[in-house]
Amino acid sequence: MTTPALLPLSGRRIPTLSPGASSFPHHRATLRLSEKFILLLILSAFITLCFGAFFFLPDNSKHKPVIFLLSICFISSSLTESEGVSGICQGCSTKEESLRDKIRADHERALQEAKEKLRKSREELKAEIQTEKNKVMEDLKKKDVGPKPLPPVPMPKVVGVSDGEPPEPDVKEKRDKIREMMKHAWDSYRQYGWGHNELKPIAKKGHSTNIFGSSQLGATIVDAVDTLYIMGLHEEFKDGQEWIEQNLDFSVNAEVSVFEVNIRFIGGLLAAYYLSGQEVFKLKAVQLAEKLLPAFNTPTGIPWAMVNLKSGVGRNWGWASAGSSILAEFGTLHMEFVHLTYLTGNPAYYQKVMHIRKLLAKMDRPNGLYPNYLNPRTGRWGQHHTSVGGLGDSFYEYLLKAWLMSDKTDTEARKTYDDAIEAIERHLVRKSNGGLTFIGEWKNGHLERKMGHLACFAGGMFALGADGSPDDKAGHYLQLGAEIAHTCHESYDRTVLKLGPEAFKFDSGLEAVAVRQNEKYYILRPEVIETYWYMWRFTHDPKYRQWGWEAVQAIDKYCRVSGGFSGVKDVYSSNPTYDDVQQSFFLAETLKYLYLLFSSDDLLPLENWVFNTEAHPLPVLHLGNITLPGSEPAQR
Ligand code: DMJ
Repeated sequence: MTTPALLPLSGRRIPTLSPGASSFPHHRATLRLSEKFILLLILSAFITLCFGAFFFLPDNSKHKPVIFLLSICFISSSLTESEGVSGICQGCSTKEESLRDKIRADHERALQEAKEKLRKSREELKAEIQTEKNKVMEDLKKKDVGPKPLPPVPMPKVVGVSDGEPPEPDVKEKRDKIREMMKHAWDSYRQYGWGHNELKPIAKKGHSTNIFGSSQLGATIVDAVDTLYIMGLHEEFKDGQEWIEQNLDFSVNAEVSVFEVNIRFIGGLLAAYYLSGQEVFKLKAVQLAEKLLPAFNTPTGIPWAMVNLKSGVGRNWGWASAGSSILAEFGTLHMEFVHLTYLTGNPAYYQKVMHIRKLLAKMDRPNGLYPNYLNPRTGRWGQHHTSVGGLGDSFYEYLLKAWLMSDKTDTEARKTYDDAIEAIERHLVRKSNGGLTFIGEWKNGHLERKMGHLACFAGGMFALGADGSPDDKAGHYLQLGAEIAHTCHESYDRTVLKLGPEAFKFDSGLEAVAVRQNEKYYILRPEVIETYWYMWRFTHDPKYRQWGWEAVQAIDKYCRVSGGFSGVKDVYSSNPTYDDVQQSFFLAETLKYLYLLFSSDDLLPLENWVFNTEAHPLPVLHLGNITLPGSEPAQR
């Protein structure tokens, strides 16, 4: 800003002292050479002072006085020119007059505008200010998040985006019911929570949690659009797309969870792009991904759990062991990041996730297990807790899915998955006295005989990984998947509401039931239904559809309210209270998996699609002889 402010001053011509043009008519003719000289001297001193002020006064916050001083200089100088010294020049009277007229006119216009403003009501003024603000915001948006051209890359083979209508009328009827539930969840959010992250279906207003920061990022819209597309809810999909186009803005001062934003937003946007082919989803995914990259600026390259989208400052959750990052969070980026490199040609995404993989490969693992906590400053493990439920779950899932998504060429990922699962089976998987197979939690060398709802997804994962498992153990893993599905179904069946608790025990004569009050809730989670769906796809055993239908009925009976769907606080109570939250994953995952369970297999076949951990389908990358930027041939 210094240069432009300076130019009018430095560029100002030092007026020639000459009689006959001054605004001081009495003295004009009588100015002697010495007086002219003194006047010139004073003027030069004044200009020098202005320069001095500009160059030598300190910067930034102290700019105001400088600008003030400069303005005085500028105004005085103009005045001097218009009313005084310049007037001394010969033949300048017309110019002087027109300048004076201009100043007067400007003055009057400003006065007039001020008067008009004063006549306006408070509301009118507010509205005007708002319009101005909106205009500025729009301009900023255009500058900041305007579509950047991306390199043209071949669209991966997108197959099976068909209707998937089942041939059996009774199955079709069930699928229609699930579609209707999706419509109720969406319409309610549309009516009461539009633009907010989630919905409070009882209070009938918007809801958010700290994972999305303080901003309204429309998490439900982004998480749900691909489900709308798959279900053929075209109007609703268009509505969601329009909101994303016009309102989804990541230049906000919000501290968000890198993991949650990746799986729900980037995953959701990429899936919507691949399914619909609409460029806007790809552009938004890339814009957001750029905002997540500063989270990787740690001494080890293991990302922070949270990042501020505006400042790029990252940090970890206060509750995590010794300032650690969480395995399931930094280990659940691979699928989306590989797609980002594929779509943008920017190697950074691929390199970041491969760096994490390499770092983990070098580390010692207690009992061959991956602890849930890793300190991003020191590169050391935190507490030696291992879980296939919360804090660990999707790390294992993404190892398997990295292999599947690479068209089974990423054998390093497959090997890492196989080794991890082998250790988990050895230390964490047990059979209860009643014959139920469960996955416990490993805590410092001790197995806690408790399984979380979140861990129920592993049934589907074991089945998905069966084909390609070492030593031809496909049958074993399919069986393990079936056993986990059975146990998790029992956890639902042993409640009053026929909905599963958050965690259940296999201890002191208890089997698949929650003990503590704060583990009896059901928050519309998908994991059990997800496992039913995978098991259905691999076995076509009708019991999985039957179990899925039980869940549909229970959700519709106990979680449906006039303003959407709500979680319940106690699945063992016949009169449960609501938690008043419609989670975005209910639309992204729970209803999508249910819909797929009652569709034919040609809708999103598993040979061509890999679902991210939030149920967003991403196509298998049949790269052939294309090399991902940043990848070395040896790694593929
Ligand atoms: C989802 O956001 C994802 O599935 C995640 O991996 C863990 N679980 C929640 C829903 O329960």
